[in-house]
Amino acid sequence: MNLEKIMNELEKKHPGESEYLQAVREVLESIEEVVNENPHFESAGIIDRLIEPDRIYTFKVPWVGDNGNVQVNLAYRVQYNNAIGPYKGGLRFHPSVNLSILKFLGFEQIFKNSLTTLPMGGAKGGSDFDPKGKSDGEIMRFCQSFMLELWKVIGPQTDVPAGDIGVGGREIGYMYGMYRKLARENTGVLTGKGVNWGGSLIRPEATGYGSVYFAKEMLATIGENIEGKKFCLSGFGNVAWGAARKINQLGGMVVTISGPDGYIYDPDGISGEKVDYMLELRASNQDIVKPFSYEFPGAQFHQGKHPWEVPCDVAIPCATQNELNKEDAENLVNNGCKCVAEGANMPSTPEAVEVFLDNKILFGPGKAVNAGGVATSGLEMSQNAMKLNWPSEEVDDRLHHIMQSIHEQCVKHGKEEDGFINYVKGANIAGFLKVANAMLDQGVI
Ligand code: NDP
Ligand code: 2IT
Repeated sequence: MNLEKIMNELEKKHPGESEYLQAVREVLESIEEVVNENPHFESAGIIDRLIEPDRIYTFKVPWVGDNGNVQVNLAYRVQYNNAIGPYKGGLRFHPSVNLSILKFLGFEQIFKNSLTTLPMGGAKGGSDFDPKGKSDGEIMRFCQSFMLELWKVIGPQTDVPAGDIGVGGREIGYMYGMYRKLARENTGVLTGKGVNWGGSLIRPEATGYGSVYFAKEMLATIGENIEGKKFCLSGFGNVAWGAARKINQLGGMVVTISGPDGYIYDPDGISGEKVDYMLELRASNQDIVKPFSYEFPGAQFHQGKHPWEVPCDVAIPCATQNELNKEDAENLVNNGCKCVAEGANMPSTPEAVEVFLDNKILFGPGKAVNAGGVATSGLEMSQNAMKLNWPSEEVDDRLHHIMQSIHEQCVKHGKEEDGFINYVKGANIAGFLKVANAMLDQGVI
């Protein structure tokens, strides 16, 4: 496999799609050796077929604001690969959404979903709609108009979307309502549904819980555990909330959360009602974390800064892509951080990942660490198919086992001669092999 040639051609075909090119390069670097050892992958064109999505739907979403003005947003669904199961992946509503970001997320989703042990292919979608400052009515009208187009290309056996940044239980509800009306059926076509209408218990918590279960497994490889450890988190959304809950349950202490405006440092720890308040803050659609420091005066707000300058044992970035740079990584390492587990998708820049790997600290990439979210979406699909609900203990138990299994796969494929576990390599190789072999089995289609 000639990596540079593949990347040069891809750059020419998709100029400026930096996040997409970044994600493809990272995976190809990890799997290069395995591909070279297995010439049948190359002769079957597996890499060329894997790096381009199967198809991309683009559509406009017109909707009417509270002031009567007509607004138009752009929306997409990227169906990437369905060799091992129906397309599956979240929907993101954020003004930064473009094809590069959705293609990177869809590409990552292929390997993440493969790692979960469940039969799910990779996809991603969303819109440049900005939920900030929108009323409930505006969110509803946007979601309904979005689904008027999207419903034509999704289905419980075809493509099953879920939430991501800017899409939580409320948005899934409005979209599901419209789908149900159009399709005239109550099927599990979206995951992350409310528990009274087909949703799975633990799905809201699953990404954060799973990230902490994964960090627990990572720490165990160096004889450590969660109890008594200091955690720096970024973000204050769904993933950060779930992670904060589980860290507190397991006896750790969360000292930071963050927003686009800066970070909160709370030396007393973010637990109890402070974790509940994160939900309120997120639902307020304000886009800022500063109000946390008015509500809890012990908490300090640091404007325009990243939380990674605060000393901690474990860092879990839970906000967005490329939010942790080289300088942040150096700060973490110099302050004694032992473990970085990516709750978000690709939050560390390639230079930051290099710092972690060069210093041989535990570093878990998003596609392994945050796979508990989509895994529990898979469990929601199973429950919908069986038309029953599992109790929360059962879902949590299955989630815990899945995260342990993902960790085992990373160790199997990522353990180096000196015993260091390269989780980036491990996750990429394990995720890739399952999909590549499925594609080989099924011929060139
Ligand atoms: P939420 O919308 O609930 O929260 C996102 C958080 O990230 C908010 O605090 C948000 O602040 C912040 N954020 C978003 N964009 C930016 C930006 N450009 N700069 C700084 N901060 C930003 O989303 P989730 O918690 O669901 O998602 C967080 C991350 O986890 C994403 O990378 C997502 O892809 C990933 N993920 C989510 C899963 C899920 O099941 N929800 C599953 C696996 C991964 P604000 O909105 O105020 O900008
Ligand atoms: O990035 C992700 O894995 C998600 N946003 C969750 C996807 C899903 O289908 O549950």
